[in-house]
Amino acid sequence: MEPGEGFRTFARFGSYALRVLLINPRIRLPIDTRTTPHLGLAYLGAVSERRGDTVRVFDLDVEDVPLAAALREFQPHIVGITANTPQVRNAWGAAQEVKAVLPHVPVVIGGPHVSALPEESAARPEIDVVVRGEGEATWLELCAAVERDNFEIRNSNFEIGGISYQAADGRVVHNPPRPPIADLDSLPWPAYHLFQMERYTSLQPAIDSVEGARSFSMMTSRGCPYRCNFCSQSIMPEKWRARSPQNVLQEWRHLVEDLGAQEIGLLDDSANIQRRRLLELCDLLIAAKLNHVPWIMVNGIRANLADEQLLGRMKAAGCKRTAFGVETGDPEIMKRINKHLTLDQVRAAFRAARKVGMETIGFFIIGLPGDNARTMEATIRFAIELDPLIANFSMMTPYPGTKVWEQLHAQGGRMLVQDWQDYVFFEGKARYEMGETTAELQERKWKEAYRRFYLRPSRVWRTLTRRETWLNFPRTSRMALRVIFPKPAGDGGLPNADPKQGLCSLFLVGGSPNTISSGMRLANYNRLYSNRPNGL
Ligand code: B12
Ligand code: SF4
Repeated sequence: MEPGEGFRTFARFGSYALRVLLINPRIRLPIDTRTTPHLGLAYLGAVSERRGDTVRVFDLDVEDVPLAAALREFQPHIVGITANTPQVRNAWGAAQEVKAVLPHVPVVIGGPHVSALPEESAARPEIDVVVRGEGEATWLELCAAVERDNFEIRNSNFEIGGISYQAADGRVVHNPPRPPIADLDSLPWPAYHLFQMERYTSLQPAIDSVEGARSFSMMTSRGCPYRCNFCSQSIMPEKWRARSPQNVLQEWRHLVEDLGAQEIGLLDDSANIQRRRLLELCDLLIAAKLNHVPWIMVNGIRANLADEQLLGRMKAAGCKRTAFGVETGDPEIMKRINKHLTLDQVRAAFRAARKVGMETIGFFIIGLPGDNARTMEATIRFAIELDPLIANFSMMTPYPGTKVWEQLHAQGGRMLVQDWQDYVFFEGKARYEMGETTAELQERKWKEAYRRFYLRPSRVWRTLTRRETWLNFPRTSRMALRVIFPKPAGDGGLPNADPKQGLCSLFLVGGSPNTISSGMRLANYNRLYSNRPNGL
């Protein structure tokens, strides 16, 4: 039997198995987003394989063959597509392609965007089911339902938690939420063997010259107990849950010893919520002699929970760089964004990091609600005072589901972008305005921030004397040229780039890192991500 007509069964340990296709849609960014395989899909692939399914991941960022060809060849029984906000249109496009080639194959969509706005995707004809929030358990139940109900997924009497779908009568039904996975140790490790690993870059290719590196990401905890009002984390479960240090160590050993990891990036939202756990993990890494492989806290850790002892132990365990979500240099704005952080706590964390020799990344946001010329100035000065290796200034982008999004709509703010594809912030264009926080001001201060931070004589000197600057020189110059001479928007160039920024990017040690950390701070580093592995 073929997909769409019935389900093909594979006798495997007495259970059925499906052919499962997981898709990461392409995103319209003039940057390289393949710094790490999609961890969400890697987890879904792993739980599917544990179920006995045959899984293929199709990452449109790295694939050469057209999706339609892959669909014809692989003949999946179920397709799962992931979507963050700027990706969602392409996710729908991919779903339409699936339906065009295999009309009866169920298409499931998940990820941050559809978790915030499930109605929108559930109502679309090419989408059968929306999965809200954490996906593994829901995905497994959906696969079981596909087997059971012979692919008639829309007609199933779903009692599956955490999904939204359009019922036969046209209503969009939102089933009750699914509780977050309590025991993260019960999850299998991400299925990296499903990815063409050689096609991904290093974690922070613009700063680290690790050409051809085998870089892997991990998540040692999920969720965040904080609720900063600009952060999309609020879409995901509030409850912070962590894997045990022993469980993390096992995966770490697997990555290093079996997969040859040359660097590891932790993608946790707030990895240091439980200081003791992180200290214990560091001790285990040291005792297991795994500390020779450098690792990076890609996302920001909480500055109020990072002291010299913790940072020192992390450093001894191989952590070479950590990011901190600073956001603003104005104490009032800090309160308003619900960050639960003081400027002095931030200062202390940077001091401690410097003392133990840990590189730092500071994430700052220009254009937070309430920001005006004075407060933005305070942010720029604070960044200069802290002087991290990389300062990343994001242009505030209100994402659906965040408090800022609600505020904006309740208080007469105005989004300046209409298309989900434009919910990115790499080009120095204001995404919204509200009150004193005008577009003109945000754009001016954002440019000023980069110029003033990176073109200081001390910074220029630091850049010129950093080994990586020269190791990365071809890439850095390539990126700077792309910024100085952008191609017109739409053809992969950098739209509306400011030539002055090109100069700054030369002094950015090849750019800023690949992290969003907590929310919106991907901002400008994206412009600096342009390296293509294997000349692709
Ligand atoms: C690593 C990362 C990146 C990497 C992505 C590398 C990659 N290939 O994955 C890089 C640096 C390139 C990146 C870029 C961007 N990112 Co990003 N990123 C992250 C980060 C820190 C970790 C992602 C991750 O691995 N999570 C862990 C896995 C397990 O979770 P997950 O992917 O969400 O998947 C789970 C569920 O969502 C669900 N699920 C997801 N997909 C599917 C599909 C199906 C079928 C099902 C059933 C379930 C399901 O199940 C999964 C398992 O539980 C998150 C923050 C976070 N905590 O997730 C931000 C985050 C996803 N990024 C965000 C943003 C805004 C961006 C950018 C748009 C920023 C920009 N430049 O303007 C760009 C977009 C680029 C792109 N290609 O899409 C926001 C998304 C907000 C939104 N509304 O979409 C987040 C949530 C950060 C935040 N707190 O605001 N990002
Ligand atoms: S910005 Fe960081 S601390 Fe704040 S909610 Fe997001 S992940 Fe948590």
